[in-house]
This record gives sequence, structure tokens and C-alpha cells, in this order.
Amino acid sequence: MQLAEPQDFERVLSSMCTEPHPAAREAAERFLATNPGDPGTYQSVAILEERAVDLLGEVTGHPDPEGYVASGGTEANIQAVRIARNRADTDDPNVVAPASAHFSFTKAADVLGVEYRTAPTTDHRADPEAMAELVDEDTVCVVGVGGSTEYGYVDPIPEIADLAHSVDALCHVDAAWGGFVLPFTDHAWNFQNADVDTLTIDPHKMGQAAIPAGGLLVRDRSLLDELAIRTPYLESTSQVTLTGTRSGAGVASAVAAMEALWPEGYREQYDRSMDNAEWLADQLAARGHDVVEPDLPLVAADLSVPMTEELRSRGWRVSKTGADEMRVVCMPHVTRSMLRSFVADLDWY
Ligand code: 0PR
Repeated sequence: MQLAEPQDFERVLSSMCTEPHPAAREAAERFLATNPGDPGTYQSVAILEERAVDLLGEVTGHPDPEGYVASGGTEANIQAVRIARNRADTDDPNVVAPASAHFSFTKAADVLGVEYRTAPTTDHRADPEAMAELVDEDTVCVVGVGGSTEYGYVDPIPEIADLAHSVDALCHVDAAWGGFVLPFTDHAWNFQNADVDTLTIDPHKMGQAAIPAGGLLVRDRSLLDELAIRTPYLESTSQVTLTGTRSGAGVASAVAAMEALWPEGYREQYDRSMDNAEWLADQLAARGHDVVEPDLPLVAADLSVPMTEELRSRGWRVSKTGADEMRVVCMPHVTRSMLRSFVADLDWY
């Protein structure tokens, strides 16, 4: 059978993934047949994974990072909740998050037998006071989001960390999407100056690596040890990952992308994406739409559902927020000329 062409990115405004950097693409292909889940056999990719974690540490201000390259943000979030649950001393654990947290936390709670409590947001950001009403002595993890899926908004992480530690819970930050842009913004918190315990940051989103490359980082090794199980058949004696066989392509491409882009390439990309988001927000506002002021490079606006449907029928991939607003993610493949032709199609409608 002739394989169909994969999706090209020419009209994709909905995805939080993007075209991999050329070096990332090449590295992925070279390491396609390697398995970092078996470091005794595949030693070179295991060394690359250490490098990936070190680079992720540089991006997040962690001087001595520990963690691994996961399959994506879902796995990293599940593992963060698992660390928190395993470390706590309660039979009835709960996790507290803002309602804006990604649905992977619902999966985590279900798989791990943890109660999931969500607090309403204020202006699309976590409200630490509303979250404080939900925490108690059985809270094992309090979640903050560094770039929300729907609006790209960033929660007040230092306050969320304080709340977590006031009940001896862990603070987990989901920066799966925002992690590679946050260092260039006014959101100045990182591992060094905020009491974050665990963090999700995905190279396969804003990091421009190939899929699958997610990232889980922890403050210190003892947290990762909460995940360790014994591995009698392997040369290594324990494993902390959720999956067994893993993608060496993801690991190698994450290193290649970060080596090529950190920090200047990512900074330039952030500047371009943010300019594009602000330009699009202005264009939509000038046409009378209510626009959610972008914080990171993501624009949501109250375009009518039929309008969004019409754009889809013209080949544009746009998505919706839970409140039915149109949502455009200004990823690296989204250029100004692409947005100009998008706006021209809007005007036609
Ligand atoms: N955390 C955040 C903040 C996310 O945005 C996502 C993914 C995850 C965790 C989970 O990461 P993985 O998918 O790598 O496991 N965000 C999705 C995405 O773009 C959400 C989504 C899905 C948005 C479908 C729009 C849509 O149409 O992949």
C-alpha cells in the first residue's frame, strides 16, 4: 500500500507540536533503533539521555537536574503524581490543581487511585486562594501550570509552591508546552528561585524535537527513587520510567534540538512567536472580536462556531477552548505570512 502523506504544517494553527529542527530530525533517524529503556545494551543513547537532562536543567535553572526523557507530557504528569503519592503517608491521597490543568491529570488520578480536586481559575490563571480551600492533610501534590493548554496562561507558581509545602505536599509544575519559552518572559521563577519539586517540560512541543520526547525533572534524586522498581532481567538493576522500551529517537532529537537552539535560537523563536501572537490578537480585535490578551504565544478569541467551521473547511486546523473560543497556537512553523492569509480568509467570511 502507498502510504498517505503526513500532515504538512502549512495551515496548522491548532497543534502544540511543530516541525522538528533539522538537526533533531537527523538525530531521530540515526537513533531510531535504540532503546534507552535498556541502558546496559544501548549505552550511547543512555549517555545522550544524561545530556538531555542536563540541558533541560539549564533551561529550567536547575544546577543539578535529575529526571528522564518521557514519551510526553502525559507520562511526565502521571509520574509526578506517582512520586507524590508514593512519598506521602496517607491511605486517601488527593491532588489539587486549577481547573485549567491538562486532562492528563485526570488520567493520572484514575490510574494511581488518587482523588483529583480542581479549583476554579480567575482570569484563566490558578487562584491560590481557591486552591487553598481544597488542600488538606491528605493532599500529596499541588499542581501549577506554566503555559496552559487552552489559553497559554502561567499560574502564580511561587504561591502554589508555598501552598503545597504548607501541607507537606509536593509542588508540581506542568510546563509541558511553556517550558521552552518561559525563560525569555517576565515569569522569572525556575528551580533556583521557586520551591518547585517536579516539573514537566516537553522537547517535542516548543523544544522543536521529534515526537516522542517529553521531559520530567525533579528537584533531587530521592524523588526519582520513589519510582524505582527492580529489573531482574536487565544489566541495570532498577528502572524509574513508566514505559519499558522507549524511543531513542526522541532522546537523541531532544539533545540535538537543545544543542542547536539553547538559548539564542529559542529566544529568537520566542520573540517571533510572541510578535505573531500579538499581531494576530490585534487583527482579531480590530475586527470586533473579544480577544484573550496573549501571555505566551497562544491566542484565543470569541469567533463564532460557524466561522471556525468555515475556516476548517478551507483547510485551516484551528481548535476551540472549552468556552468555544477559537484557539491559535503560534508554534515555530506558524509564520506571519501564514497568519496574513488566515486573516484574509476570515475577512472573506
Ligand atoms: N500538559 C500540557 C499543558 C499540555 O498542553 C499537554 C498537551 C500535555 C500536558 C500532555 O502532553 P502529551 O500530549 O505530550 O502527552 N496538549 C495537547 C496537545 O496539543 C492538548 C491538545 C490536544 C490541544 C488536542 C488541542 C487539541 O486539539 O498535544
